Amino acid sequence: MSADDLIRQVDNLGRVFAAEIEPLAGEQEIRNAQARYLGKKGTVSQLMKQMRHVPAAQRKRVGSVFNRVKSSIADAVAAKLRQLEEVDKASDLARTIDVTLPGRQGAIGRLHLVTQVWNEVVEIFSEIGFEVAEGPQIDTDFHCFEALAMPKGHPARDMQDTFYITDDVVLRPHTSPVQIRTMTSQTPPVKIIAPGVVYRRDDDPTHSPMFTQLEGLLVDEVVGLSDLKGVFLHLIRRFYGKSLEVRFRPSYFPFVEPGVEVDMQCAFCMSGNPACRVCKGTGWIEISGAGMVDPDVFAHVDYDAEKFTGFAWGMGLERIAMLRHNVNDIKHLYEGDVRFLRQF
Ligand code: 2NM
Repeated sequence: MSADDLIRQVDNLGRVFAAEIEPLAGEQEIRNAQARYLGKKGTVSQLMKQMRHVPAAQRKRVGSVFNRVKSSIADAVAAKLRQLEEVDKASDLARTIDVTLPGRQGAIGRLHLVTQVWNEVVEIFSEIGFEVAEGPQIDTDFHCFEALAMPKGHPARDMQDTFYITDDVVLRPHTSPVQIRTMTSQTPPVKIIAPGVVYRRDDDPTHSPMFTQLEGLLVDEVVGLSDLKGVFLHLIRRFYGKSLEVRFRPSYFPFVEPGVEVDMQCAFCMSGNPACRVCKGTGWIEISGAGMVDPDVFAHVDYDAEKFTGFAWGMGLERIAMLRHNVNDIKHLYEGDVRFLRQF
């Protein structure tokens, strides 16, 4: 075959290709057509084999025609694909955007149940003059135990099942170190609440290894348990919106003397109904531990125990939230299941 014959044939292939893809409307069809011409066994490649019959002096001229035709085929494919994409885009737009439709409301999240209770309880205490104090979640043995009248080896340390990081650094098992830090840095009167996350090696339907406490402390010149009772009456009456009673039962916490357990009247049956699942027929629900701050604690923060007295308490916010909404497993609060969360 002569050089000119070959050139004519290649040029012709180029024109035939252009005509062939013109009506195609699918990406795969276009790519298939490209493969039929430019692929290893494609018509252009087959024709290229004829190059060996072309006299050496003519090969450059013929080769450049091959190159031109190959790139014109590649360009035609690219242009065709671009054109397809434009058409798709335009029809997508025409199909999906109706600017006359009203907007769709996005899903709005909300505060977690424990956060809601946290905010509400903080608000209720602030009404009677308590200020929020905060401190680190990782704290020293001194702030978490030593200053709370629990020296190393004290049996009451086991009550908290603490996570130790080193011998002297722990994940705080209560927020009491916040009270210690506050008393170390300011003189009485002190009137604070310390809401915060705490950690204990505890895990069952009513305990989680990470939970939320709200502790409180009031120190002044003439402070007694009757004042503590007034504080709790305010809390539960505001929290439940009705007149509920409070009672103290003697109990033990190493950093207070005396120590009490605080019960509130059952807000569900109000009366100790034997069938009440919340108070188990007793009429009372335990909501907090509390007591008068032990003079030993005051000694650690350089407060004059002859001049000042104070009460402190600690309550679990998950427990308060669970009681209010009749949740029977603390894990529901942390699983993040929207079917649960949406209810609050
Ligand atoms: C409780 C129960 C009783 C308490 C005591 C103190 C401090 F630091 F002032 F001594 N803070 N919190 C306390 C007392 C906490 O939780 C059940």
